[in-house]
Amino acid sequence: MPRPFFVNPTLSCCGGDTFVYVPFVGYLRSEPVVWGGLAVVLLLLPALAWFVRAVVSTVRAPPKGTLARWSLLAAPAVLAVLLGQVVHEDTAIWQLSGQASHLFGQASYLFGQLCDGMDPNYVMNMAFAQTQAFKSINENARYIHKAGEIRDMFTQQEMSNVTALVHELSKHWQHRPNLAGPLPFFTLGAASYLDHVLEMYAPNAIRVNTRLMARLPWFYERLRAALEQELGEKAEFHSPYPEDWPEGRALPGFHLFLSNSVYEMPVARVHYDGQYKSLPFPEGCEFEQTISFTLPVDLPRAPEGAAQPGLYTFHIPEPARADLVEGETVKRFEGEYQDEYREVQRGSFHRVHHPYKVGTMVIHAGYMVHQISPSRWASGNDARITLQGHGVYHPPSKTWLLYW
Ligand SMILES: O=C(O)CCC(=O)C(=O)O
Ligand SMILES: [Fe+2]
Repeated sequence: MPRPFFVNPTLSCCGGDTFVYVPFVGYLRSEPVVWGGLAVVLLLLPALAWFVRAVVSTVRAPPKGTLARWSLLAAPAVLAVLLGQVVHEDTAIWQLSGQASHLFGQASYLFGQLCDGMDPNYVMNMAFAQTQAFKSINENARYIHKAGEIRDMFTQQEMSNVTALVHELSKHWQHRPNLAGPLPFFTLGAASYLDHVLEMYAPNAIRVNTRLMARLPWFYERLRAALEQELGEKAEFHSPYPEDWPEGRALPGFHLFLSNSVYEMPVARVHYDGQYKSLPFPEGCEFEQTISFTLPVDLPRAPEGAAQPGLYTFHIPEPARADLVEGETVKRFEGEYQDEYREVQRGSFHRVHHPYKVGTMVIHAGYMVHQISPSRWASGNDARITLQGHGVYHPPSKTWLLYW
């Protein structure tokens, strides 16, 4: 739970949004429907307590008289009809306002993510489908079986400088309500998986990526050079629209999560990376050779003894001890899955927790099923800021094209 001390009570960002810190919950986007929802919850709790007390006292001392008895018998039916009106999709109270209905949609999306993230059968199915669909890729791709690290690429001081710049550019953060509802999840820089058409990607890149490159040239150059060295071949920032926008470059950008109790649960999407489908790439690219990389820039300080923020990766065969890097832990789960003949089978998968370290980059093939692991917040001011990028191999030029 994010502790409330020393916290900025409000935060302005994203060219006009305000986020307010709610003690023990964390930051929430300030809008009437969010506060209305919170007020309803706060009012409903005493009403529910009153109702439970009334039921208990009625059961203990049933009322006398015919009318009172009939009323008691009718009460559950009346209550059921009222509740039905509240939740039924045609008459639901959240439909009273388009905004409330939109918020409800976002909340139910998040709840769906949480259910998937905690459901071993869902993860088992994903892991099985991954091993089937990407059989040939699994054989060819680098980093497929594990997440590798490029250690201590940046010092703590360098990462603090980048963190300060990310905060300085807060008016260019983009809140992503489609994924997060009113929760404090943002991006800084154009992201192909969210801005996947030229009309959205290019303006965002022109406005933000150019600023990032102008302010952090040393950072992007170190990143590019380190990837080049790690991959053993040339690496450059991809030019996705060479005709319409010749000077434009796709840069890795930032994911930002501010403190919120919801992020202490596995609400992030269980997925593998297919972002290359969202941007144009030159003829001859080999989409079986992809990489994904994440550089933790600022991390919440998890309380002593609690799991550190990081990444879960899911594997059907138990990962070989020799493939695990320092700090990784493995947990085995059982679940049901549909095999290639659509028969339901039982099987097991392994979840590796890879704790992140500020300044140490994690790199994997992207085709491995993975999920952002929960973050614990020792202070409401903590943030999880990571640089996120991907790469596709282009054999004709023997070059890795880097993008986000
Ligand atoms: O932020 C992270 O730890 C990983 C994010 C991720 O998996 C992605 O952006 O595809
Ligand atoms: Fe991913």
